[in-house]
Amino acid sequence: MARALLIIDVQNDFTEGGALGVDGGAAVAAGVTELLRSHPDRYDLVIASRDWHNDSDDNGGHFAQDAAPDYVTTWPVHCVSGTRGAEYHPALDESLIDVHIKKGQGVPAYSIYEGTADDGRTLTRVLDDAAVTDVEVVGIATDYCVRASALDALGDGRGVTVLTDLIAGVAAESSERALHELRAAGAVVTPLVE
Ligand code: VGL
Repeated sequence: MARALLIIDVQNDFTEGGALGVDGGAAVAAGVTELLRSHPDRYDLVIASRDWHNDSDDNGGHFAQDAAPDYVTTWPVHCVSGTRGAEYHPALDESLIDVHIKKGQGVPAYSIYEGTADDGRTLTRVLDDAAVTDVEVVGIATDYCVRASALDALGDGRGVTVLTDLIAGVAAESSERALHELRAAGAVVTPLVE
């Protein structure tokens, strides 16, 4: 049995001041670093995702083009590959991350399972290679990428815990709904238990 941490999209554009800034995002970045530094043996593997969109197109309708974004299925331009907005938030200590996953090149991709590691492996393969049975999920946004990633991890047969003190959502109501849905689907949704 092995445990991994999935850090979802802790990127400048999803934190305060970013193109799609979510309240509490910077605190998530700092909190994840603190978790990893204070519990160096808690995880066998630390995996982080980044939204990594094209500059040259609307990424399959993901970027609002002719109308204002609805903040449900269309969004302001965000996390364009190679820009500062797509980088990890500076409070997240990148040196603590073992595997980097990029997703969303030309398409909407809410779940970390839609991405690939820098060496081309899928997340399922990365987890299987390390015999990971259980994942803890943290990051941004609770109601979109955290939700989709945790649901896919359940579907992938992992035990899933969502750490409620290390997530931040776009909107309060949809975040609440997402956490109910995750509980109903079999995730443990809890603050960090040390
Ligand atoms: C996300 C909206 C659009 C997320 C990504 O990381 O949750 N949200 N793209």
